[in-house]
Amino acid sequence: MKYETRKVSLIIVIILLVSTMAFYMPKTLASNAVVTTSPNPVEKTESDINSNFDLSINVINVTNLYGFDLNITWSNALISYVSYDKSSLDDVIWPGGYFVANQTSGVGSNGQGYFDFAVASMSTAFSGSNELYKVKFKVKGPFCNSVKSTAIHFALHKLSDSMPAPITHTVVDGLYEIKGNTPTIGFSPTTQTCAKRKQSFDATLGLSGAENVVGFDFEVHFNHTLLDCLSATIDGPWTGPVYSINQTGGKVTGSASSSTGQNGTVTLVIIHFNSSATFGHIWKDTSIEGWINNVVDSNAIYVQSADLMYNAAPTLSYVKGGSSNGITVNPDHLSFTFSPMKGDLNNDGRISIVDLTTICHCYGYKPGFHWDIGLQYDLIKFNDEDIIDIFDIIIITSNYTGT
Ligand SMILES: [Ca+2]
Ligand SMILES: [Ca+2]
Repeated sequence: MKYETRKVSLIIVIILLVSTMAFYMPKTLASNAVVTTSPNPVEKTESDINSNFDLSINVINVTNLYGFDLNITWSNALISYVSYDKSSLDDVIWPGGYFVANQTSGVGSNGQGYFDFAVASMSTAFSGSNELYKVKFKVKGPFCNSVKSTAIHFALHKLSDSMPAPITHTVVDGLYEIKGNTPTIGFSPTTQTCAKRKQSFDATLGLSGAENVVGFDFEVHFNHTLLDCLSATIDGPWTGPVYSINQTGGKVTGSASSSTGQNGTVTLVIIHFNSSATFGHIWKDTSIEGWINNVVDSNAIYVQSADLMYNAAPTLSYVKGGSSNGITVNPDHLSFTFSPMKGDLNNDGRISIVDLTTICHCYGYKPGFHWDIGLQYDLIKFNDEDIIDIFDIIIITSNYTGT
């Protein structure tokens, strides 16, 4: 009986102890607390390189905050730690006093920068929403024309109440983004005039404002009636160049790469053209109604599309007429003019015996008499007379260059 009583008493004591312990055991309370950064995102451009900016680490809707340990990480290639500012702790969070348990910063072997900050209150708890502290960063640069970004990541995040017990919460990682300057590609020269058939010239497509470009491709269109595309040259720093010419389709495409990033101004491709071997257009006096001497195509050669490649950054693209081009193309076109010499009937760049023989052969041609041929070489007329006569011949003799 005595043993039984003791047994019951012991059970009661155990129950009381367990219930008491349960009462005092730390409990994780439901919470809507959020840890964030601001501003978010942080957006920088090329001109911000070497400047500093502050990032706030904030807590929202917290109850009974008595301590925290937050470790943020980021890509140290883009931004680096400068300093931190804990005036919010002094002024708002725990003005009665706190103890900094840990404060470390550095760069890990993976290139991730970090700042770990652990603080415990020595006075009252904080409830509400406020900045906890600030971290000052330095903008290091994108090192390319493209957009680069890094998460400002909460690699460790613990909030404690005064029990102490964990405060459940969510974290929202920050985003840092920096845009490199916009590269430009364009043609040189912007105008080209040819006076004879098969007259050669080069259209050079150059790149400026380049930052660590390691490859490119292009598609150039041209007027295949006025122009013959002969070949293309891709050399200088570029390796593995390939190109393809589609004469009947009026297209040139190509690409190349570079083992080292290309900066500043660099030539992408030199495209070699001739004025057409078959297109002919001769000079005629304004007395020949409806005639124009210069055949002009202001958009004879143009960039249809282009891409620039980077290491560890997205490719930048251009498409003619596109709304989200990452490359400025200016000028995107080359204007071509075929401007024949006065009296050069065969467009060979000289007024010679060949032209003189041709016009003399046609002497006397008029409507009803070989006018289908005569019409082609009728260079000037007076009194509305359609005829190859002495005045047409004088156009040639007076501009005669010989050979
Ligand atoms: Ca000629
Ligand atoms: Ca005439």
